[in-house]
Amino acid sequence: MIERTLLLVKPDGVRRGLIGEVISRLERKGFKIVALKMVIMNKETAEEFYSVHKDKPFYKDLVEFITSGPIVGIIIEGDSAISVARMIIGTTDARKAQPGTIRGDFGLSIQENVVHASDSLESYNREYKIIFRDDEIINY
Ligand code: FUP
Repeated sequence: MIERTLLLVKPDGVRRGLIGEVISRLERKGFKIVALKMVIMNKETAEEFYSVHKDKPFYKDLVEFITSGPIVGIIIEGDSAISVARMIIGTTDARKAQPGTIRGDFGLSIQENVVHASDSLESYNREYKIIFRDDEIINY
């Protein structure tokens, strides 16, 4: 099924010059990029984005990290985009992520894990709206 999903290149990924690498892997896999944007999340936006984690011990650090520099929002479109993007990024803890995945190849931390990708359709529908307006997504 053709789906869309949201990815973020997180502040560590941007600082380390990995924007192109992330976009390139998504394009080479066959996904269509339908929206792209660089932003700096403010605290309120970050708290909303990660609201499912608000009771977790790492929440405060996570909000601090994600607001620590620019991020790049990417919406891709393609067959099974949500689950395939999750495979491409690898598991949350980059130390344990499979080589060949973005986190497995470029990360060594559970917090600074280079990228985010929505984990379900519900998450996508909630998350993309925090970063993009509907008229910033291109239908082509
Ligand atoms: P993921 O969907 O793979 O991004 O992972 P989660 O939604 O479980 O976690 C969101 C973010 O919280 C992770 F990207 C990194 C951070 N996190 C921690 O810092 N410590 C943890 O123990 C778990 C997650």
